Amino acid sequence: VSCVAALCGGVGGAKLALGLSRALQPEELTLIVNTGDDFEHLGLSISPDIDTVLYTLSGLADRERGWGRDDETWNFMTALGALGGETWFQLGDRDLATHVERSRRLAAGETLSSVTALLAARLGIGARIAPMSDDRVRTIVHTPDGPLSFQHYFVRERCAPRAVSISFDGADTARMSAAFAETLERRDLAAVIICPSNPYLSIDPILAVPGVRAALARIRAPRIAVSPIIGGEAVKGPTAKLMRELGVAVTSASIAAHYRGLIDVLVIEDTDASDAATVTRQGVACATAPTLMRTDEDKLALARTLLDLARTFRRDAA
Ligand code: FO1
Repeated sequence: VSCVAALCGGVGGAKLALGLSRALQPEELTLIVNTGDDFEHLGLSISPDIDTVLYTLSGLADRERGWGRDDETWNFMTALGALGGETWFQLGDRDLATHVERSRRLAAGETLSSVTALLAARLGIGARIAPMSDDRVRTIVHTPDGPLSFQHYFVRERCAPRAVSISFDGADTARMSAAFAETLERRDLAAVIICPSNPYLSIDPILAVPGVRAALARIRAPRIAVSPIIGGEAVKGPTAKLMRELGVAVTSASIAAHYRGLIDVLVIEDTDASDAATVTRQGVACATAPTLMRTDEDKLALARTLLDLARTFRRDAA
């Protein structure tokens, strides 16, 4: 048995995570999830990206919405609204149970790693799912009108404010979770995969945890990222808007430059094959594959392509 580590954020990350979970044996996969989106809301500890991965791998996710649970009801939100409570962040009745149970366990002194492992086990998930850190890291989007915490930017303001820069509060003193650190040190590590999540909002918080960049630089296994850019646009979410605001061209070459030194190969969409030369010019090898994951078959196929690439990739050939 070898082992594959995948770094992921929200929806795009969870899609590939599902593919990888189907392509590998459970004990072969460790998913490291962004917690920069986490926040305390209505007295609850909410970890949206962890929950997206938990719900996606357990088959409970609402596929259309991309977050939260399928077959959801909203009685709690409706009742809360009637009392004049805050309803900008939608918590479904079933989803609420996850936040209540997580909050209770964290308040009792359990770590986010142990709570996440417990929830995964309860939901019947075999792969290891771990937060990037058990310490508090909070993504802050800086706008011309001042800083916004991630969920205020993303959900309440619908990503409308112009992003000037992004920072990760608490990252300086955060430590990698035990599962994260152990996985990156494993001798049988066969690949590190960076999912096609938003590099700036979902992957950078993971890379901001001290020691992560150095550990990735040391790893001998192939380090493969999947570009979230297809045809000059992001598949979903604010990646393209953010890149324009940060003054970065919306291309896979920009993604390669962003991950330079941390990855060996960037996988770009087949139909963008003409961009391969601009990627390799960044000092990153380029492979093409169908990266748009519409169906579960697409997710599995991309996962298999990445695992094949990891098996055959020779770093000195880059
Ligand atoms: N995203 C929204 O756009 N609106 C919401 O009301 C919302 C509620 C929500 C509740 C639980 C949860 O786990 C995720 C939720 N998300 C919501 C998604 C969340 O903002 C994620 O951070 C994004 O998917 C980015 O990864």
